[in-house]
Amino acid sequence: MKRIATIQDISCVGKCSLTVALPVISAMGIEASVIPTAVLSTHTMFQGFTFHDLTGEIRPIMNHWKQEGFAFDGIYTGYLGSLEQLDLAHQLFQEFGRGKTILVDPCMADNGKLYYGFDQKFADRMALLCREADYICPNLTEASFLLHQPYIESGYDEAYVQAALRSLAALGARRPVLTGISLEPGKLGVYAYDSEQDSFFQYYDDELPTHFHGTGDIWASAFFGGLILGRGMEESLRIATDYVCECIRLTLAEPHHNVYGVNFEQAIPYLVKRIG
Ligand code: PXL
Repeated sequence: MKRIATIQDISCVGKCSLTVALPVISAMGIEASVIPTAVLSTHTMFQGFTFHDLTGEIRPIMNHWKQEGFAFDGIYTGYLGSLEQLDLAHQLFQEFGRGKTILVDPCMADNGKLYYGFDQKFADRMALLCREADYICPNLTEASFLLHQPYIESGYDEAYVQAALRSLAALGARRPVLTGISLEPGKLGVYAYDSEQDSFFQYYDDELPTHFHGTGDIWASAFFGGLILGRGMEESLRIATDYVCECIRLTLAEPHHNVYGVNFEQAIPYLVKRIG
């Protein structure tokens, strides 16, 4: 059985970070070990959330893991809340990630704006963490902060996307993936670049009418799971994109669905079937 480690927060309500990474990766038949970076009552899109920082626990957790001789097939970083946590994620890669699959999801921004609490300095340090990764999966907003480029919401073309991917690869990540790409009305998907092969890959699904919070973390968890199961980049991109679409479809089919996250739980049977 494969085993991975993931480092991100626990948002007690909000269906993101560890509360989705853990069930999704486990459902894919992979053991998920976690380093919780903070406990929040909800994710930061809600007003008045509580926040308890766990930075002080991270080094002791890693020390104990080293003492026990634990090893992982891959490491996945999600939402990290401070420069110190970025440094600790870097140490996690150095101590447990050599020769393993590393995914950095540079969770920090969307819709042209950084999330609450982040600034350009954080984005610059995130760019350094991306250098250590095999795969990174920014959306276009995150890419614009990583690259110091203006954010373009729509009207970009394929040449723009490819140039952004080449610039992301120049940061050091071998295979950058841009999420939330739309080059044709009604279609939304991902565009990836393999810098070693100098090849591009794109995959789209129907763009559904509502956008939900937390889908990025569900997508990244399923993508990482696919990679760890040895499905390769292209198939893992298809699996993750199809799964998120199924999650959104099931959510929209429920008349009184919640608005803060998708029904990823009900789509787990689909995911399990999809990976065979
Ligand atoms: O990746 C989304 C996410 C995770 N964790 C926390 C967040 C967010 C997005 O806002 O606030 C705490």
